[in-house]
Amino acid sequence: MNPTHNTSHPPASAEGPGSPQRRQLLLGGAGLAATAGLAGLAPRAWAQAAELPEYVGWKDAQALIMHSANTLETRRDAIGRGILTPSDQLFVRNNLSAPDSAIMASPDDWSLDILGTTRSQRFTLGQLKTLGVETVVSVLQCSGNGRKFFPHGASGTQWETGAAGCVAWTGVPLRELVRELGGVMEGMNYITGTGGETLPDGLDPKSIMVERSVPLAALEQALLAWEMNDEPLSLAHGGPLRLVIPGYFGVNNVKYLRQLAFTREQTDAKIQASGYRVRDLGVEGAPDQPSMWEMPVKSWITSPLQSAVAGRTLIYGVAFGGVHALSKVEVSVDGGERWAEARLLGPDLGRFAWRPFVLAAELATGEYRLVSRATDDQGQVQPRDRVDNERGYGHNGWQDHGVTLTVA
Ligand SMILES: Nc1nc2c(c(=O)[nH]1)N[C@H]1C(S)=C(S)[C@@H](COP(=O)(O)O)O[C@H]1N2
Ligand SMILES: [Mo]
Repeated sequence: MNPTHNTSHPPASAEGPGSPQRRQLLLGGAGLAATAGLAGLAPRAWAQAAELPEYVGWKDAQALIMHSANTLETRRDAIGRGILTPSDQLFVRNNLSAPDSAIMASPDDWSLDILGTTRSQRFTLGQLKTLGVETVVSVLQCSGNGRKFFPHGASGTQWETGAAGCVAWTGVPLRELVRELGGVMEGMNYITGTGGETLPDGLDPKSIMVERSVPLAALEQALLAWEMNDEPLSLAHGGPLRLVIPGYFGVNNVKYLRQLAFTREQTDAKIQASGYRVRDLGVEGAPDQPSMWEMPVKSWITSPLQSAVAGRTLIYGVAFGGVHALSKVEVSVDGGERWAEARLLGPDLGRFAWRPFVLAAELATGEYRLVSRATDDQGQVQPRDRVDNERGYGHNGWQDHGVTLTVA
């Protein structure tokens, strides 16, 4: 993976929360900060002045923490009561730089090769759009979401809670396409998707390409998506065409999808073979370690995050079951001593979606430790503790995700 911190500004952890102006100022770099006249601008204008990279220039800079040009995190306080995450607030993670925007000029001409089916075929996106369509709402979450909470300083982007969002994908179910092609060839065990980035010269393609394999069982829910939140899929999020595996970690949702193959073995690309493998501290990644596939149950509080006025307080958050449906969420205001069941807000958008939740609490003046704990429909409860692992993957421990609230 790319190093994700650049040297021009401190990591988000060093910045005071609730100071978007300061954050934007830092993002703009020293040169911009020194420019006369900016001091008089409203916060909006500051955000615009901060200039997100061009391929994400349409995004809401104030809702995002820019870790690097390829790594944008949704601020914890931007989620609010979000049933769906607005596209312009959704996190972005590119292991390689996004392809040239020229690939978006004529999306329906984008081509995809399907291999490992009884008949192999190349389809244009225009053709795919005639074969079938479905809309699935699912949580998109990076494997490293919550990495910031690992005390050993796991390398990689120091995501807190914002490498996640809940979005609606529209596209053709992969199983319908497979049916058209006479079924999956015998002996195939994995679905292997290949990203369409142009790879830099002089490097072993396998060491850098984004190619991921997931178990064939994911065929049940896999989608080839060309829309996100009812709009054509943007370049930032993998347009013109993306593989979506609802319930699986972000990395398996291959953007700029060029090839989809049913394969006997997992790809030997580095991102699969040694990347995204859960192992003990100090251990190198290897194919026999668990891969970041199915997401477990998780939740976190989104509001309030720092302070509240004494009296009745509504505590909000988001919760999801990952590959399973969510069944309930509990909230504690005393760091996990006593729990109360929260109410799920809004409509149930299916097993892969997150649900905002709310709990009303009477809070007197003082300090509180707010934590939330979700349970999926298999009875699996979000654990208290993280499982320490070299790269800081898959953190769903509720304790580290808590917030300390001052009520005055
Ligand atoms: N082709 C391609 N697909 C990719 C990636 C990438 O770098 N290239 N990054 C993966 C990772 S690690 C994550 S977390 C998600 C992020 O999706 P988003 O940028 O739409 O939020 O895309 C995944 N798919
Ligand atoms: Mo990721």
